[in-house]
Amino acid sequence: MLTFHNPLHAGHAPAHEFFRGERVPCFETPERVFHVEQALRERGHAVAVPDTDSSAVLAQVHTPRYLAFLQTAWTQWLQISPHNAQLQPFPSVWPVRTLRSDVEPANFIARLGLYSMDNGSPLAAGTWDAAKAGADAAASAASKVSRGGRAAFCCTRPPGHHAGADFMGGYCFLNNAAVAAQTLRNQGAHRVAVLDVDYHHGNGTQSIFYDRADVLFVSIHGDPCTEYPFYLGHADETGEGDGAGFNLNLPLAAGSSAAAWFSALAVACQRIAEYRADALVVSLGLDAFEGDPISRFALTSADFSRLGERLCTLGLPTVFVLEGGYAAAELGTNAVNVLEGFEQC
Ligand code: OKP
Ligand code: ZN
Repeated sequence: MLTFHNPLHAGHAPAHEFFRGERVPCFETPERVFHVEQALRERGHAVAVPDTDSSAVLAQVHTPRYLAFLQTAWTQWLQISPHNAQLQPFPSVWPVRTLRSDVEPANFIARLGLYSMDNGSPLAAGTWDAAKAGADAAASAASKVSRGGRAAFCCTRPPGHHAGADFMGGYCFLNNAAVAAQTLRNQGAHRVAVLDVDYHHGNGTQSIFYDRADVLFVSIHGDPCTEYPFYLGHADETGEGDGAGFNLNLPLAAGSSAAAWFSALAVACQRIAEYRADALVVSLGLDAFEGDPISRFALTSADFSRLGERLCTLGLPTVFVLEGGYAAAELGTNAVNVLEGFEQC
């Protein structure tokens, strides 16, 4: 399958994240994408460099002040002290209920909290360049499919589906799936379905399209009662305003079997078929894998081939966007199994 890769992803390589009160090595590493690129090469798939600038579509998906902050965040961090080059900034204060988010504080860490949903999105020197090149790869894959390609894969990191219009979260900075969906809309698709199969609910993508009928969001994920991102992803979130009825969450209990997962996939595919979408974006997280270190579903590598086959039967021009998946050594096999399953039906 034609793949657009992110030539700058390795510049986003923060050292630490927080886990149970401790600083631990990041789970979301450059190694993840090295494994996917290696599997693509070994199995004969063409890998291309992004050829589309996502700047205009990013301005449709994110707010101007968030984009301005993110683009200069590392420079702002260094302006506090040159010694900060060796350190990572983390937010420690957030404008939750009753606090104001309309006024940008002058304090950098306070601004970082304003534009974050958690302390789980570590920044590094190359974060903006990596995230922007990933959005370019997503726009490139969507443009290719708009011009008549059956399918394309955006092989990128950091992931995007937790990033909302004006915030980062859960390792995500720019919402690549939203960029792909909006690109398809801009280039003529009337209705776009986004199917998010990452273990974690794609709260950012849901929120970006929640009041819109032109983009249907469907997600299969660990029940937010126990799983990240905790504060969104319940079954009663069905859309609002023009978007009422165009959001479908299919939460499954942590520990659910592959059979339960494929039953949910059947419901998801049924809804997408009813919607009569012109194109499909798949937020392809691979952390539903049985070996994932931070997730609790039970898909096998063979199940990912089956997922690809099932998605192909929808018969839609399809853009795959890499999201999570933290069993790095198996990530290439699992990702390419989906893509080849899709090509086989
Ligand atoms: C991103 B994606 C807190 C650790 C919580 C959140 C998991 C993010 C998953 N520091 N990590 O959906 O795979
Ligand atoms: Zn995930």
